[in-house]
Amino acid sequence: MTGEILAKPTPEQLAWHDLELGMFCHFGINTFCNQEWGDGSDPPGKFRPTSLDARDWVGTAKEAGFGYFILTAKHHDGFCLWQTGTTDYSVRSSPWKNGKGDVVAECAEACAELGMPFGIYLSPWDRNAPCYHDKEAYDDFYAAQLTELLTGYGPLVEIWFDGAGSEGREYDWPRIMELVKKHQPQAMVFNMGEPTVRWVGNEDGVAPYPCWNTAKVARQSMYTGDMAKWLPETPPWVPAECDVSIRKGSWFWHPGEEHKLRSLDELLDIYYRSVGHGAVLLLNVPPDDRGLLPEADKQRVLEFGAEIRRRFSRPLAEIRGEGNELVLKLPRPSLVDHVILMEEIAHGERVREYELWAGRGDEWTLLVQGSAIGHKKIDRFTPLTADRLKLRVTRSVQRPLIRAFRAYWVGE
Ligand code: FUL
Repeated sequence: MTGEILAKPTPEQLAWHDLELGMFCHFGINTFCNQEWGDGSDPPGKFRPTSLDARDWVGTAKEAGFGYFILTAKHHDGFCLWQTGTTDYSVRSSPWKNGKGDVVAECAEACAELGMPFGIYLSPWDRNAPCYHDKEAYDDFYAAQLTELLTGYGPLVEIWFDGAGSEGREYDWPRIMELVKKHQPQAMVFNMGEPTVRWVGNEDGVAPYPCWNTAKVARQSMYTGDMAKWLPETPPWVPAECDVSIRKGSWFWHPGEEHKLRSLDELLDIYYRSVGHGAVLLLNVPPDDRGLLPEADKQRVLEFGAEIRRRFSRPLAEIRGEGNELVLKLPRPSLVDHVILMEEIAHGERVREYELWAGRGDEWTLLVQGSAIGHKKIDRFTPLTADRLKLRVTRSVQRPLIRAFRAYWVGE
C-alpha cells in the first residue's frame, strides 16, 4: 500500500456507473435516405415515419434492463428532431404530424413515464447550417440549439458530443460548458469540452483490460488516429463509455441489413468486455423508417437483457467487506464458473492487483489473476466445484473496499 492520493468520482459519476448499460438511438433524416452521413441537402419532406412510437424504443430498453437512453437530436446532417427556433431544417418542415411533431419531446416523455434517464446527442459538426463556416456565428447557433435542448426536455443524464467531422475545428467549449453547468449540472459530458465521461476509443463496444477510471488523454474521433486528445479541464476520474451498434457497421437503419444484426453471443462478448471491464456500454438500436424498432432487433435486445438477468441476477452467494483477503462461503459445494467483483468506488479505485482462488476441502485452485476491479469486474473460468472462494488483493492503494463479491453458476 502507498500513500498515493486517489481520484474519486463525483456523486453524479457514481450514479452513472450504476446505469451500466444504455440504449443509443440513431434516428433522423438518414433513416429515410439509406445513408449514414447525410450532407445536409436531403429535403425535410423525406422525413415521414408512418408509425413513430418512442414508447416502443424506450419501453424495449426498459424491458431489457437498460439504465439510460440517448437520442441523436441532431446528427452531422444538421436535421433537428425537435421544434427548434434556430433553423427550418427540422421536423417542423417535414410532413410528419404536419410539421407539429417533436421526436425529442416524445422520447423525453416516454423516458419520464418509464423512469428511464434521458440523454441527447447534438453533433457539433453540422453540414446544413449555412453559418457553419463562420466560427463565431456557428458558436452562437450551436449554443442556441443546445440551450433549447438543455431547457426544454427535463433532466438530462448525458450530453453526447461527437468528435467526428470536427477534427481540427475549435468550438467555444467554455461557453458550451457554462450552458451545461447552468441548466443541467448533473449531466455527464461525453468526451469534449470538460468531459466527465471519456470515449473508450473504438466503435466496437469494448474496453481494454485494465480500463482504469483515470485518464489524461482520450481519442477524439474515429478519424484521428492517436489517443492524444488532452483532457485538461477534466476531473481526474473520467470513466470510459463503450459505444457500438447492434447492426455491424451502421449506426442508422438501412433496408435489407438484417444480416448485419449481431448475434446474442456477440452481444454477450461485448458485454463481458465493456461492463465486465468496469466500463459502461452504450448499445445503438436504430429505429426503422416506420419509426419503430425492427422486430428482429427488438427481439435480440430483449434476449440480450434476459440472458444478462439469467446469468447474473441469482448469485450462489454474495458478500461485501474490506481488507486484503475475503472469503466467500458457498451454502454447499457447487459448480462455479463466474465471479463478479465490485469496489466501493466512491472511495477511489483502490485495488491494483488481485487473485481469485477456489477452495474445496483443503485444496485451493488459482482461478484468476487480475488488476483493475473498479465499478465491476466479471471473471469467467472453467467450471469447477468449490465450497468457498477467496479474493486476495495483492496490491492496492489504501485499504481495499469491496462492494460485492459474488459467485455464480451460469452453465451453458
Ligand atoms: C461517429 C459518427 O460519425 C457516427 O455516425 C455515429 O454517430 C457514432 C456514434 O459516432 O463518430
